[in-house]
Amino acid sequence: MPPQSATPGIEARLGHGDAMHVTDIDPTRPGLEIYTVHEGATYAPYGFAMRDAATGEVLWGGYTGRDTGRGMIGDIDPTRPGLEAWATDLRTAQGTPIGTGLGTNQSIRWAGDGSTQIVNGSGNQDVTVSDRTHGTMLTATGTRANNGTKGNAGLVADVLGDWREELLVRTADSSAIRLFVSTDLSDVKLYTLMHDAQYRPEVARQQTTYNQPSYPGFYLATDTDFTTVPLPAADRTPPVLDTRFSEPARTLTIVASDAQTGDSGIAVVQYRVGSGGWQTYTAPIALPAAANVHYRAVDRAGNATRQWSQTIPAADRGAVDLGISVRTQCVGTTAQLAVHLLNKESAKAHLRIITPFGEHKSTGVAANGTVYRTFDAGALAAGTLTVAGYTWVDGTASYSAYTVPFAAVSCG
Ligand SMILES: [Ca+2]
Ligand SMILES: [Ca+2]
Ligand SMILES: [Ca+2]
Ligand SMILES: [Ca+2]
Repeated sequence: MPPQSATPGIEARLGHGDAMHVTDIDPTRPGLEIYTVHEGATYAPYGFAMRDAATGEVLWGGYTGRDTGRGMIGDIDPTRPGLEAWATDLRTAQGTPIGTGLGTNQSIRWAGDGSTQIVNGSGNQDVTVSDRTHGTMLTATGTRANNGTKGNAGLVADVLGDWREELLVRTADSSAIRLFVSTDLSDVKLYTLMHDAQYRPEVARQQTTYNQPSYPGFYLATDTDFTTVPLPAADRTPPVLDTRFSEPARTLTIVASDAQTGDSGIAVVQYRVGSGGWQTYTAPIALPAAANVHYRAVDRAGNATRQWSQTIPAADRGAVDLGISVRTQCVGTTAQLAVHLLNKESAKAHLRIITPFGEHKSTGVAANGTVYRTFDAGALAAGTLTVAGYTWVDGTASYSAYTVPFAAVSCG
């Protein structure tokens, strides 16, 4: 603690902060920086501090000796690289004092050149948007800010149009919300900020805690080097689907995942039983009788899977009781029949699969043993395959054959 503080020479923590701004404030330093203000007055080592976001190390700061509850950052001086930071005074990103700052209520990206503007207006004033370079860029006549002297807009966020932020404020009589869009022309071509993984949750945060600005995870200012701006990963991969038929419950579970790097997640999984209509899958499907089930999924980027099908056999299994699951699927451009057998007898069984694309024999499959076999086909038209099972128990042979339909699939 400095000599003029309440506890000179004592090591003290930063204490309570009341506003925090996290982004790449200083592009000459690697990584992100944090600018915070602190309320501890004579007990706080810094009234404002710039820190390394990865380590929390204080890069520079200033003792104020008073409750410093508000501070802001933004590119309000395009002649100096980096985002300027201000609380009791205005400083460059590296901490050099350069005069006095602007308002600290709320910032907005309104101008087309990438500079930062300030949202003004508290109490019964109209909300305005202004800065030093452009002057007053918007007077939102008949609107009011919220939160008394704090003068917060309802929301400042890039919710539509280009990368600039929109201003959402209430009308003076609180009967409506007005949304203002910047008409300042811009030659900055950038994806909407909601694509940024930091900015998007920041907008959610802005509406659940103090209304402080939202920042992207990269340096965004008048002098941004756009070759360093990360491009959002595009999701071009459809979801992956798998199924599980459980007996004796006779339920079909559809497992969808969209989990590769850049994937957007599952939007919807759908199925239909027989010729019924498509339904949204939410829970395992009860299938008391034989059925043909089609299913598909779409991710949030709109990538759709092919339509898959699975044949569920009747519950009555005959002399040799087998669990039979038949799927049609695509492996690359190759159509495939996938046959899964379960020996439900208490004795060993010989199992045989006969398809239009080949046969397969498994001898001595143990009780509860399984067989999985795929058969490649060119174009796969709808058809049937046969599954046969043989058992020998105490010198008595049993035999059952099942005819199982499969659906067409095109894998072009
Ligand atoms: Ca940096
Ligand atoms: Ca600057
Ligand atoms: Ca916008
Ligand atoms: Ca995907």
